[in-house]
Amino acid sequence: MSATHKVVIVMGPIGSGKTQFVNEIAKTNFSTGESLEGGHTTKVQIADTSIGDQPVEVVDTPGLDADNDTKAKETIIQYLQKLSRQKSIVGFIYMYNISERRMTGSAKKTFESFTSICGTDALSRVSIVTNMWDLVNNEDGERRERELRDADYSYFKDAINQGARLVRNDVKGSGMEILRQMLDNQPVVLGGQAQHESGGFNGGGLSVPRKCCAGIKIKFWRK
Ligand SMILES: Nc1nc2c(ncn2[C@@H]2O[C@H](COP(=O)(O)OP(=O)(O)OP(=O)(O)O)[C@@H](O)[C@H]2O)c(=O)[nH]1
Ligand SMILES: [Mg+2]
Repeated sequence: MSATHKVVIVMGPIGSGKTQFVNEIAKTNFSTGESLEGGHTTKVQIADTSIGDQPVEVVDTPGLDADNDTKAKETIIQYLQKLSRQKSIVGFIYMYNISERRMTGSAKKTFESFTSICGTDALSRVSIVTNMWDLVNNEDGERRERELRDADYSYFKDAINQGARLVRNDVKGSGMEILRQMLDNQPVVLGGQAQHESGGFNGGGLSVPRKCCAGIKIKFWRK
């Protein structure tokens, strides 16, 4: 059995369904935001689950918004800075509400806030997860999905071209399948981890993504 905990971090806009997604996968009971106030989740919440013998931590995070300098972003970065060396991030999820009718400028900035946290080198470990399929008819949902993937105005298009996957959380069990697909990803090495480990650590043979998690410096490992 692998001793290393694999970590998948769930991020996305406020109210996009991150906490509900984590609850469904890990059978947790984190409180979901029913109120219009939004921003319900204010701290990083870790849910333990497993796939076979492999322990997996699914990490729920506060919702991001168009402001690139928010408390939510700071909270997520602080969590990443403290992440133990026993934990290896195998993927980032970006939740997207497929019932959204428009790709707005502020939604684009929210996605940019996300990529500034995970780093462009980690895009091949990103799954953009569409949810809220119950709120759209299939035809509309599928047309929007095609636009998200192909349209020039889609702010996901570049990310998808750089390896991000666009996947659906539409039926019971699809969340677990999304998680399973991420487990084989090469672990993400944070910018600071790479610097600190240079010399001793060979990255398990993995190339170290230099731009990954740009700006996140980890000075000391914490167990
Ligand atoms: N109809 C429908 N509602 C959903 C779905 N997923 C989440 N919701 C609802 O959307 C609301 C927001 O869900 P949360 O899981 O709290 O969203 P969040 O992204 O964690 O929100 P913040 O923590 O505020 O950023 C809640 O009322 C959920 O019950 C879905 O697939 N379909
Ligand atoms: Mg939440």
